[in-house]
Amino acid sequence: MNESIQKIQEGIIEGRHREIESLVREIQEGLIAAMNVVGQKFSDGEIFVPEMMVSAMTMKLGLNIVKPLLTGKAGAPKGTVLMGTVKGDLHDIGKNIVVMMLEGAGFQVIDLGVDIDVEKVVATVAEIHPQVLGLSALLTTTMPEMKRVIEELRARGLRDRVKVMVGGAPVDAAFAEKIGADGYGRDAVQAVALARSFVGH
Ligand code: B12
Repeated sequence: MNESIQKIQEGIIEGRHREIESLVREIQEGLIAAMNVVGQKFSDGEIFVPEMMVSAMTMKLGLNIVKPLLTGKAGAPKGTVLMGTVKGDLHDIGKNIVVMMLEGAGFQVIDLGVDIDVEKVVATVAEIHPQVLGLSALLTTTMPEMKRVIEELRARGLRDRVKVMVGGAPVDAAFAEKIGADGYGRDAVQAVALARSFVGH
């Protein structure tokens, strides 16, 4: 077996949570680096959407293989996180990694998928009362949807009931602050740390 996979398995079995995070981060960084190469090739006009799709599908297959390793911990759920990629945006690889890592950290995750409109997000918050709402956007054109969600939560008197975290390649901490989110996570490890801080574990 590959040495790093074996280390990850041992880490999970023995519950060495600090170590596991850095090991999984390494794998993640490897996957993200590969997708960055794909993104660069796309930007340079060397490949087109179909090729990008094939790479994305390949990455998903890879993620499905590591998923059992990432979600190996048991125990009572730490809290509920509602996740989704905003309206107009179909990118879900990063969101799916965040979902897996949150599940692995013991959260119950309700994943609304991609291209989720504001109404759906807000109605689901009202219905299931998650402690945390995680929104993902990969396009600069869809980032404003995050602001719309927060505004609508406020309008319906739900804003104080849920912590909102945002992420995705074009999003940063300054944007998160500007739109009134409670936090920004650069990667899935930070997403887990944020969710933990929100629920007090
Ligand atoms: C794969 C990909 C696709 C795939 C998506 C498949 C899928 N199922 O996701 C396909 C081919 C469908 C696609 C389509 C398009 N894409 Co595209 N795509 C990419 C690519 C190459 C990789 C994205 C990715 O998966 N990264 C890897 C993951 C792991 O990283 P991540 O998403 O950032 O997630 C991490 C963090 O951001 C964070 N995170 C993510 N979400 C959240 C949420 C929370 C709450 C938190 C805390 C953290 C967090 O944690 C994750 C794990 O570490 C990027 C280039 C790039 N390098 O980013 C372009 C890119 C995002 N796409 C781009 C474009 C333009 C498009 C299209 C418009 C192309 C077209 N002309 O049709 C369409 C739009 C479709 C749509 N409506 O969404 C541009 C966006 C430019 C911009 N400024 O907005 C990029 C940057 C490419 C480029 N260089 O031009 N794309």
